[in-house]
Amino acid sequence: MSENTKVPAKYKRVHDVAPSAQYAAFMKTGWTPSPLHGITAGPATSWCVARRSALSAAYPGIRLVLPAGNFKTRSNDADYRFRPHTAFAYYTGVQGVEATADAILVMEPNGSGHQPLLYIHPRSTRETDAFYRDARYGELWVGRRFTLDEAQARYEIETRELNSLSELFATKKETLTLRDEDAFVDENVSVHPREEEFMAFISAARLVKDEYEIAEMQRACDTTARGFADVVRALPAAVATRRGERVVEAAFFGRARIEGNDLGYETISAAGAHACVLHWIRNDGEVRPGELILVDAGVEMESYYTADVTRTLPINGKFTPAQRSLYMLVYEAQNAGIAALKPGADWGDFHRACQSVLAHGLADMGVMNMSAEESLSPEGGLHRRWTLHSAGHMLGMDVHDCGQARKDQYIEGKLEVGHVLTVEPGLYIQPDDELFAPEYRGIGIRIEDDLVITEDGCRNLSGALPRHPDEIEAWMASLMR
Ligand SMILES: [Mn+2]
Repeated sequence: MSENTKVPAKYKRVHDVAPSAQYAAFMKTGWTPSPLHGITAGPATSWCVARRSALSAAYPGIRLVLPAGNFKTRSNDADYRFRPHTAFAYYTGVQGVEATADAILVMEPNGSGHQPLLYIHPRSTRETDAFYRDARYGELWVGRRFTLDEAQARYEIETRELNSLSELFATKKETLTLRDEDAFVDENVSVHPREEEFMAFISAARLVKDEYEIAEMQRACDTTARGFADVVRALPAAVATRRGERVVEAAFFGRARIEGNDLGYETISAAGAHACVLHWIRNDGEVRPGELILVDAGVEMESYYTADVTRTLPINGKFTPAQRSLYMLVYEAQNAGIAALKPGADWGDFHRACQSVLAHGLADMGVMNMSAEESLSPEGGLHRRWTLHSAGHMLGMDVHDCGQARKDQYIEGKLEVGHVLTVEPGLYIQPDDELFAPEYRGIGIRIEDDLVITEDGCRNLSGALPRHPDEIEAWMASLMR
């Protein structure tokens, strides 16, 4: 195999027949000089300087190793499409298809701060055997990568061959890393008692989004809105197809791949009672007129920022009275949640605002043998039979962003300007729930939007998509004409 790869030996590749000396020599000659790409700094490059300064200041004198991660095997010798670790992308500015497996950012202690060093597999030129022999990295197989100079111009970080990382590791220093992302790093960096704290730090570092990040999240939401329009246009075909939920899933995926990098997470395409299964990603059901379809989907842009939006739509374009009454309760709950978003509010405030509206609505329907207040008390909680999940989470490059942040920074913390989060209350009446009249059974509704906290409250980044039933019906009619 090639000199610059770490493909596990167990994946002996059928096409990798050792070349004859004559063939190997022949493959290195007769090529015109490779054109230089006119590489300029990437869109996130300048924003990463301040991010790395904050990281450096928090860990003086400690070598910090942030791996992009290795390929993940799907089966046998087939890998999943590569997507770098979020922390690596956040501190380097690496975007979309530029990302290559095994790359590593090292923050090397230097004077009072750190020098960033980027270690990559550089392109495999025609002088190497790898270009035609290495199916995982060779550019004849997978396309051209950056040279060291090109990567340096793109990210404005000194860039070195990954092969030389062992030289750096030979000089022993106190080192912190993200465990279980890169086999070489795990082998060569000893376990440090502060690893968990380090992970919490880099997770919490992304809580407040900068201007560039908020603009990217707006783009993700706008692209996602176009994906939902594609979903509505696909509904007649979904009804006409046996596994109609897949028609919906595929319509959205097309938009994600055409305009973005990928999906931010697996699409939930849940028609009828499937909407009552919270993570319904099998998406193999029928789509029937007269029922609702719950679609939870988000486009991840080249910058890796993702949207996370849910709409619950009447498949034939018109809500029934029972569907509309349940929908309006969720709609009012979401309005109350959004109204609770402002700097200084407790993280739990918007959740409690949503739950209060839902519990009162459920109590009014007579399905609980206690009042809304009793149900909302810690000893009660009966309404949760139908509300099931919390009302939102932080959003960013990861759909559940900042998940390793400490409690006092996140779930027991306060909202700040620049936080981006979802507000997504739901009501789920299981198909076999005898406490509801038959016309309500098997209805699942969630409405989810992405909001950024501003000085005077919040801004709905996904507000381009209608939420009120009247607006949804008019919007669907305009798309299904
Ligand atoms: Mn969500």
